[in-house]
Amino acid sequence: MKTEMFMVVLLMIVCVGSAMAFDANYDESKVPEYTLPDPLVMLNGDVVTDADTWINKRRSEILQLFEEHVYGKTPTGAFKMRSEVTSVDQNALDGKAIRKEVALIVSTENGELQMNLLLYLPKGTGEAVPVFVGLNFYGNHTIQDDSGITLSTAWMRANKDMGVVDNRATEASRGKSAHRWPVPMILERGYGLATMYYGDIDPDFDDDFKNGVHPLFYKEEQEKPAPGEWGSIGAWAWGLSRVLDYFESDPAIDQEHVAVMGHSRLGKTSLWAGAQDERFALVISNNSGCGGAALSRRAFGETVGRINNVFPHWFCDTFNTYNDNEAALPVDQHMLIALMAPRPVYVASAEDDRWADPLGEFLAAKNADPVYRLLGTDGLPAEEMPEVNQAVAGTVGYHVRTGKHDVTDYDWQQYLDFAKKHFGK
Ligand code: GTR
Repeated sequence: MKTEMFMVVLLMIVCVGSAMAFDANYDESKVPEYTLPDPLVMLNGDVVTDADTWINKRRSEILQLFEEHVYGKTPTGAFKMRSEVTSVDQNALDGKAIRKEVALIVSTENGELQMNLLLYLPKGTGEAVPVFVGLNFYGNHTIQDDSGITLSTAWMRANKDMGVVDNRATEASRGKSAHRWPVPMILERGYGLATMYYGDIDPDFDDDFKNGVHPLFYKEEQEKPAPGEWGSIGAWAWGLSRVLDYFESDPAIDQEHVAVMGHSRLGKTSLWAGAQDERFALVISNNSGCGGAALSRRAFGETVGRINNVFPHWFCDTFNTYNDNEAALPVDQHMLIALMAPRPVYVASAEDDRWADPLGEFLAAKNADPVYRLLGTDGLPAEEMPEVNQAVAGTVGYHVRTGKHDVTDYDWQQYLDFAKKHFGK
């Protein structure tokens, strides 16, 4: 018993020690030399020189590499989904909006999962509206100070500032993230906003995948995802696709013009969702960093090894192979961005968010450009990383704004302009 205790304590010291030992590199001169895999060269060495070969061969090859090595494969097993409108207010936000709550209930032979969608739609448009969809971190009730939004009862990560007590939201949580969700501005531009708490899909902690959506798809005797099967990012991305499924039955939504937007871990998620589900017509990554828009091979700020140690449930187990071994990855994140092509994609960084490697995010967007050009678009019209607060927008858009890791009105103004440019509304 004593030896066991000793071993446990020793293990804890080693774990804490190794977590603390991580020393992020913020020095450009110490970025390792690297060669990016060419998105336009097939695994067998064939060079992709036409759109057909990209669409029919190389794109699926890259998608499969991301499934196998990074995010894990999303299960293809059968499921049913029904939706129930749980509330509607035709005069929300001082009469400016329609607010609707819809429960999305997914079921398989293994059980049921309920995800709660919140929608704000502009009033009086007389036609189906384009929408932004994005997952939120602390419940739908945090995105606006609106007492009509149902307070989430789900498990939340501990956070006093967000009014979370004993891992549950409280009335004090209302509107706590409103600065990240400028709903009136979005509505004024003629767009709707749809959001869902990411923890409804899979609570964000390492529980060996006992809760959330994963068990719904386990095969007989299966207890957790296999090394190449989905982690939490894969699950969250799957949830975003269920929102699109729901839109098919809602005539208020212009299904052809749905943009997916996510911040940070949820920016990694929006990219992975957009890569897998081409119904997303426009994809936005806000400060997504490592495992999102940033090139892994630069190992600047957060690295693959660090992210896998601290968040072992986000990616698939196979991704651990590349801890401190990024050069061995058969992909890098520019190829994830290329999977959106020719659909518009926007990558946003923040100057002080060095942990997420702004330059690495720009370079990933830039290195996706050849695929966009092959498909006949203008790609990212910038040779160098632009100055702060100078957005560039072709079919690939990019900006680095002043300030820290966050979502600001500046970010949203660029997303709304970018959507208008491409959606024509
Ligand atoms: C950090 C993590 C980042 C980013 C961020 C977030 O702790 O290192 O990769 O995802 O969390 O999602 O807020």
